[in-house]
Amino acid sequence: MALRNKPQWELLAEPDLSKVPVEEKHYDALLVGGGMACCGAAFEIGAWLPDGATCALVDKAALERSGAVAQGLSAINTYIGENTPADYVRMVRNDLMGVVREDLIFDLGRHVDDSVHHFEEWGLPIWKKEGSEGKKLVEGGVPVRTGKWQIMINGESYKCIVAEAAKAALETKGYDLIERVFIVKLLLDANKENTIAGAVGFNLRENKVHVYTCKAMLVACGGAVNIFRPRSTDEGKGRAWYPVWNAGSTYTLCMQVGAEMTMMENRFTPSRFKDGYGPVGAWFLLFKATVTNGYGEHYVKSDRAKAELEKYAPYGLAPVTPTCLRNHLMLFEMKEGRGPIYMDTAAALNAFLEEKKASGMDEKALKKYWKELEAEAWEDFLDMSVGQAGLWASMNIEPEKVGSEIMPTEPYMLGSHSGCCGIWVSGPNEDWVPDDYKWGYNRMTTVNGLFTAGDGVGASGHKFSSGSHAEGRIAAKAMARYIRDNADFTPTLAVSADDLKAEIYKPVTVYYENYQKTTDEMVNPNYIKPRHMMERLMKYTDEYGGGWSPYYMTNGKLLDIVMQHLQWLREDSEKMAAGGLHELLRAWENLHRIWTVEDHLRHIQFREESRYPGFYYRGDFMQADDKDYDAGGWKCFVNSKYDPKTGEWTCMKKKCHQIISD
Ligand code: SFD
Ligand code: AMP
Repeated sequence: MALRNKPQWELLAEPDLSKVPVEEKHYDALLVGGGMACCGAAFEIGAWLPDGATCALVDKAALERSGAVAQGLSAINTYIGENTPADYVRMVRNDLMGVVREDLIFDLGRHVDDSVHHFEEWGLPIWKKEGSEGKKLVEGGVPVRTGKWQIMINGESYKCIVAEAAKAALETKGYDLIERVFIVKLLLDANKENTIAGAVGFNLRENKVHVYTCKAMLVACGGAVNIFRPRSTDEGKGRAWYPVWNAGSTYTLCMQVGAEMTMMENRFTPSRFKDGYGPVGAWFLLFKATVTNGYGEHYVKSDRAKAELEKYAPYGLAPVTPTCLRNHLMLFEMKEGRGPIYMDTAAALNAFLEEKKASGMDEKALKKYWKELEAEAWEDFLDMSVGQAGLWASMNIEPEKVGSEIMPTEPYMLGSHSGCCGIWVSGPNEDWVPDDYKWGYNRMTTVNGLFTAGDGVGASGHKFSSGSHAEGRIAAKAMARYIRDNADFTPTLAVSADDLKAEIYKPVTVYYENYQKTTDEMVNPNYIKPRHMMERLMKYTDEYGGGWSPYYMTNGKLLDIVMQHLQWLREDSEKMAAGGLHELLRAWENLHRIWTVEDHLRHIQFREESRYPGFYYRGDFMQADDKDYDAGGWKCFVNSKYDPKTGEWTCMKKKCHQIISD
């Protein structure tokens, strides 16, 4: 039997699972994922593992272009430089409306720049200010800052550069790089309570199942995309802002073995250039552009905007308005009928020209300057969001003449960008860290031996690409110590390899048992195709869970309905059918999405307030209740835990400590 990778129309022989080999391997350290965090871990871990230890990195795609940075980036959004880690904590705390893990953020802030210095060493071009061109950051080169924390790069090949260093580090130590294997589930140890023992996945290029055992594991498979209905329709659905291939695996894999989750109610609903999802940061910060409503009014400065922000004090009144509240103001204008919202690119670019003219620049120099400015504007898209550049070109957009619409997108779940959902992990084992924030190994989840980083770590957003890499390194170091401390642990699986194979290939079996029963293989009373399953999921989450179509609004009643639908979806997912390896991947991605979004909505249901207006609203609790945990308020974490033994989910409040002064 050879499962095809493409959709099929010719009749096929019955598949024979006995012909699907199972490869079993043991590693001391297993890195699941190949994005910024796992590349950081791969780079770091060899320095700390004992000699002779074994390690492998498993990525569902090819390391060189996998994950969120696949298309490249035009900025590194976390570089501390002349700022302090304490100030970084203050910025993140305010942007995420007060509820964050300050130990994790501070810890990241003191390490992140080292990763950026390595990127530059490996060949990533970082823009420098006039007068310090040619000097590296470590030699005193002054970066072009977009905002206080961000620096500009020529980053189309960012991921290739970072992956090359990770590959070289793995190779030097004789560790394995395994590409195009999708990890489906994690496995707990048969003998040792609450301890990770391995993972199982399947090969995306040949019929093969892979079972790995390990002493410790880092899971960093990015965030979750395509869990809510995208604004694009049909063929455009393949386009999203965050990477379409990150399907919530990080959260689902860890949640299913009992890892405690935190702040899963938080989502990121980015405002982006409409339809192309182009980034806005460089326009706001580097080009100093402003937004207007449909009538050309700078609504952000209006009295009504001020009144809205006052409702969400103290965060709303901070010098930099939090990301969710910037969305809130935009939605407010749109709902009151003053849309669309425009990025005033024309005013921004022309203001630069006027400034140069006023400084006495001659005509020739002005022309040259203009060309450079125009190139920078296009490059911002070309480096990280090529589709937006294509859209501008196809719509004859000349940014110096007309503004472009921006729009809040569909919600995404992630823990490294301007969102903070994720897994509850131990902080550094240091005396300034509160006791309830640490349990021995930095970035270890509540499951022994299971670590996470990047989008996986909850309550600590604004790490971005550089911070995710640095956090992967932090986790790898702690993981190596765990492996040394548990040298005599031999992982034992409770399930047989053949049972795991049958479980993973079940959608294939369902397909081949039924596909000849209808004339069109897409429609069959005995199964559902992954594509249809995803569309059902998106309809429910969008309409009831606060997607874009009801302006991100939900409430307790709507959540009850979506919860019921999700239970049915999980039941029906037993009947997902995959006619090829690609569809098998889609089937399992769907499962990961369903679990992730269910936990998300459970958290929203539990938190009876609207902490992130502009990302989502609870219509029945429109205010943020900023009273502390001890006073019965919601200025606290919401954590959840799925019990793998009983199948029960619980949600709980957890105290949020302020460590850094205001
Ligand atoms: O403009 C499995 N990000 C930005 N960061 C910046 O520093 N500057 C920017 O300019 C940024 N912007 C931005 C960003 C991302 C995207 C998509 C856009 C724009 C359009 C954020 C960073 O990219 C992000 O913070 C990090 O990449 C997060 O790192 P990490 O390691 O947590 O996730 P990943 O890199 O996406 O990697 C995930 C990996 O997991 C693999 N994988 N492997 C095996 N089995 C499974 N089941 C798996 N599921 C997933 C993936 O293949 C991948 O290797 S801007 O908006 O601000
Ligand atoms: P974005 O392109 O929206 O992902 O933003 C890139 C970076 O710029 C992130 O660090 C954002 O927090 C920051 N940013 C974007 N827009 C603004 C804004 N209007 N004010 C302050 N920071 C912003």
